[in-house]
Amino acid sequence: MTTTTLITVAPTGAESSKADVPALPVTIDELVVTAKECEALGAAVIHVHIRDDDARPTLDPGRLRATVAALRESTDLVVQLSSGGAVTDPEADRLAVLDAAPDMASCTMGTVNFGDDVFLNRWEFIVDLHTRMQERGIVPEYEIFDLGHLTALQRLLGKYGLPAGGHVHVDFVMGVPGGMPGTADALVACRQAVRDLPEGTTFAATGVGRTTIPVMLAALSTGGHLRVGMEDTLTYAKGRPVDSNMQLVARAVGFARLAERPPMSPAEARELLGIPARP
Ligand code: KMH
Ligand code: ZN
Repeated sequence: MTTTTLITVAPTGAESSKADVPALPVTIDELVVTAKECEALGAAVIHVHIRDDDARPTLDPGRLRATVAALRESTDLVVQLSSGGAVTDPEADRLAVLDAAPDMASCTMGTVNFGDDVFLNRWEFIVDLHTRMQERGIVPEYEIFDLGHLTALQRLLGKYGLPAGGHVHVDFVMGVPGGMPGTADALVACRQAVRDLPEGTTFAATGVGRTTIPVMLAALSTGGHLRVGMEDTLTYAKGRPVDSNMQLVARAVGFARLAERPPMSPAEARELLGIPARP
């Protein structure tokens, strides 16, 4: 049984507007402050979406590079860029995210309805992302929005081989309207399917919206890791908006400690995920 917990913070996302959610970190400075505070609390990985000068989602290459550099300068966190972007981002821009040379990037394993939108992830696009990450030594986090995405991952690894670093890590993103529900039953079904993936595959889970707590508890009790943050959750409790990403990380750390699986450090996360140690 896993004895520690990998905690990822996803502080921004691409779906909420700064006007609606003033506490959302959208500038590089805001992102760095959030990253430092979340690291101090126990986060080891940061899943990053960036915004432009008007706080709108962007995949601007220069800003992505500057963000990676700023996070590396101020923290030891594993820097994971989103290759998912916003549902409107073209595939070419999503592939170009890798040019910013992050430690990790997300790689979503299939198309999913996403509220009123569609989050499109064609097979050929997934293969491109996976193989380019292999070539560049960028470690993927495979994002799983539905049970069938795990079967797609099995096929991907069977045809194209293991990711950079040789370790497979997946994140179940649960409770998206259009994807799998954020329930313990759905998490257990995914966990069972992980057994068909290479030995040693690890999983984290993310419960969107009000599914955050049931998913967190189910993940901890089945050996999974956690992703929390304002990308996924804007309400802390009924009628109580989230104050900050730190509040969500602190709650996840508290649950992990209660489960006697305290947070792992960024250095331990690198070892687990097959990412070279920082010089
Ligand atoms: N914003 C969603 C459309 C990822 O970061 O890779 C996609 C997403 C997944 O957030
Ligand atoms: Zn994301």
